[in-house]
Amino acid sequence: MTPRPAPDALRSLLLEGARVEGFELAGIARIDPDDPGLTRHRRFLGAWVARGMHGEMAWLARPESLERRGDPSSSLEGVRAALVVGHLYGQDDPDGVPDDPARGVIARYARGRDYHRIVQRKLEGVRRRVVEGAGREVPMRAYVDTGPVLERELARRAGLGWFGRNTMLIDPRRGSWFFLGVLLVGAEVEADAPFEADRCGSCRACLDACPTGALLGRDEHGAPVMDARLCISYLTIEHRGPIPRELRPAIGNRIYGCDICQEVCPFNVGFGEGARDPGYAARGPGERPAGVEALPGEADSEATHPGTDGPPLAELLEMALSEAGWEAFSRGSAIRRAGRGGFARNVCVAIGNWLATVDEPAWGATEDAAVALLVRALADPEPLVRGHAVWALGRVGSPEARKALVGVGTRDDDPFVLNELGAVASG
Ligand code: B12
Ligand code: SF4
Ligand code: SF4
Repeated sequence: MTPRPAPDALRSLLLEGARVEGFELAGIARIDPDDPGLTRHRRFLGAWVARGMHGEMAWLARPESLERRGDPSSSLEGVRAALVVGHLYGQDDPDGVPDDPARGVIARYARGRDYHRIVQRKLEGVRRRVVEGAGREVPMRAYVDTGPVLERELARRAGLGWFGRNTMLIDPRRGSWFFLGVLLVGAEVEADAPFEADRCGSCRACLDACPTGALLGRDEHGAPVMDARLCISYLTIEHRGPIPRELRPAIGNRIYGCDICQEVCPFNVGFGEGARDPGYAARGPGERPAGVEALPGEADSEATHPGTDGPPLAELLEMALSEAGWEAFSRGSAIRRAGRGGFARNVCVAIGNWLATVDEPAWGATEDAAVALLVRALADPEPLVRGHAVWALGRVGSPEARKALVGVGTRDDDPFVLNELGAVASG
């Protein structure tokens, strides 16, 4: 029988595997099946869900999912440790972004290739290397984001960083522009010391900067609390229905995700541009994410898109009003999660916010083109898109925009669209 690798030998194999696969951060958390710490976090999550702060993220709120998050052994029997890795994705905004309201801001994490694929593959690479090095099977299971795992708490236990007031896990030297990945290990592994300090000190820059008031500060146990229903990231990615009317103006030109509470964090200063996987880089017009192969016949397709590096909102809406455009834009990208209708909804809101800021003398052909696209959006097959186009045209308020809304009430019988129309009419 092959002897079990010693805990410190497994530790070296795991950390070396993480380094070779290109993870910039790595640490090992001990998992004790009777650990009250994880149970406390599970309870926190349960109470958070009970207050409705998860919004419509039902996948997070299912009793089975809540239980599994507090008990990693339900994901891997006999689990004793977790390798937790961080993969940097930080990058600067292009010139003029986010200040130019005519251009859309896509959160940094979603500008390149879908990170789930990249991190998951690398974790599989670590697993292979460990098995080769150990000369025997070691039970392991990889998770990136979508598994029932409290990734940030495991990362804290692996010594990677602390929970900032913005709820992000922050590394004191690297900031928070990194993804997390977890490899559960069904064997004893020498662990790292958990990160116990709270380095936020008296800073509250993220709380002050959040445009929607989603960050509520720390509770009596020191846990940072977010009301996800107010968070732009939730509203533009996870939320499927209409964006609450009162929150639309605060979304500005953030059309997919939001980075504001990280942008203002002093620990991220100087870490915008760094060595990172080329797959995460923003894409130019028409480009696929790095590493995503062309489909047969794709080269002949006329569908195009304006890319993810601060693209003009009007071009984004034009793309999102066509299935072929959306397919070309979203393939291989995390952006696909919003769906075409959800993404077009977000862009309509951002166009409404932009055009509401343009005064008569500055109005030109670009603004006319954006209004024309909103008018086209009134015929979109999804009521979600039509209703947000009505709202955006209402914000513009120009004679053309008002004219376009005349007749919508007789052509469209969807209750949401009619409700939006009523709201515009009542001013
Ligand atoms: C649901 C989810 C969201 C939701 C809710 C976010 C939130 N803050 O809870 C929404 C859609 C809003 C979201 C947004 C984003 N997300 Co997200 N998200 C997740 C997901 C899938 C689950 C997180 C979760 O369970 N949240 C519920 C809260 C209650 O749990 P928690 O955050 O894990 O931890 C809480 C407790 O443990 C507690 N706590 C802390 N200390 C203490 C101490 C004690 C004593 C107790 C009792 C409790 C306690 O406070 C924490 C925060 O409330 C994770 C992946 C995963 N499987 O974990 C990614 C994840 C957290 N997201 C990630 C990212 C990148 C983002 C965005 C930056 C994307 C973007 N640019 O738009 C934003 C950031 C917004 C923000 N400020 O958090 C990364 C974060 C990496 C990092 N460095 O922290 C993760 C880890 C995904 C990944 N694999 O990389 N996300
Ligand atoms: S991601 Fe944006 S909206 Fe969400 S908490 Fe941070 S600043 Fe607020
Ligand atoms: S901005 Fe300040 S309070 Fe917020 S997470 Fe960063 S250091 Fe902490």
